[in-house]
Amino acid sequence: MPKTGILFKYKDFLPVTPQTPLFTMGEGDTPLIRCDRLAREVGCGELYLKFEGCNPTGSFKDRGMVVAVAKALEAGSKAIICASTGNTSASAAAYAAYCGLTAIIIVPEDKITMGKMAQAIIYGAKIITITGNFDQALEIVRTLAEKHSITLVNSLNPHRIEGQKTAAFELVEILGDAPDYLFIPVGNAGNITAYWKGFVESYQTGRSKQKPVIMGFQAEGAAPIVRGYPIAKPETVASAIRIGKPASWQPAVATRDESGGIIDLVSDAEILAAQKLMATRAGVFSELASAASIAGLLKLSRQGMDFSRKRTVCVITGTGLKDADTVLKDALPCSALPAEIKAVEKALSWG
Ligand code: AN7
Repeated sequence: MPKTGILFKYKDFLPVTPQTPLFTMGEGDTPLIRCDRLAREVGCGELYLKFEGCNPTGSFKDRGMVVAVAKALEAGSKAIICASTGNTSASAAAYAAYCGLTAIIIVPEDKITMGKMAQAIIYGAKIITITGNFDQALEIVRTLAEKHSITLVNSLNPHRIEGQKTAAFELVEILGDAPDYLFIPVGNAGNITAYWKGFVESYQTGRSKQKPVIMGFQAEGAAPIVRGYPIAKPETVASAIRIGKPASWQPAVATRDESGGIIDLVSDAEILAAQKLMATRAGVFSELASAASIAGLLKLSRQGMDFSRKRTVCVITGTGLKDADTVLKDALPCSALPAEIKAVEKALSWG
């Protein structure tokens, strides 16, 4: 039996039966990176990044997808379907390919990054793009999954949440307890719900002595939970969390209240700055949506909240490599030099 893979490692805590096929593409067990340089800049005592970009398809979605797909196979399903801002579709397409299922994905036109689209294409998913946004795509797949015999693998599927809660288990194992604070980006609100479930279970089974305060962050133009009403036309550079009507709205609010935390918003400018800060101070290239967690920590720290004696984890939900174009687009144009030592020294101001 492999020791890795969340179906193997955490089967006693997951909806695994003797009939559930157990397999892994290597999801979970992602790096927890202690970042002292970044910690000093954000005024934090002990800061860690949980880098979920190291999952097989580059985001945390794989943790939930492996469970959802295993349960779909157990139920005899031949196809899975999801709406997506890009990462769920990449993950669904990969796990479907691995298991020989058909994946149907419905995505908003022009609003998912090139890397994520390339993944869905190369894994062989059936891709439908709509002129609407994620919320409209989710409405469509909900109806389709009711009308046709196909398994919905958005986080409305409870097996997704079960799989994703294992990230909280890993934090408790590695740190020896839950952290004081957990910062996390919020889109459809499945992940914040899953982490809380994982921390509550860890606490109830005596594996942790405390539960963290959960700090969720939405993007300013897509912050329905913060504002208290759905956003019909959500907008943000962080396309992964461009969501106006989160499916797990209520559980996210319950997480906030039970943990004594907040759900707040950060601007696009703050998200972009946080992505860059994380890259240049911690060597972690996160996608924009993920940088909302660091942006949130910075915002509260600047507002005077004191994290200097606290152990804080920021969840970095996905890799920035799927959206390298955004970085390159703003890079300074650099023209090639002749292949000569002198020219290179001059360019480096050494000559
Ligand atoms: C990198 O792929 O909704 O609050 O369709 O890709 O659990 O939705 C992605 C969401 C954060 C928000 N960070 O998580 C999708 C999708 C990244 C993400 C979120 C997403 P949820």
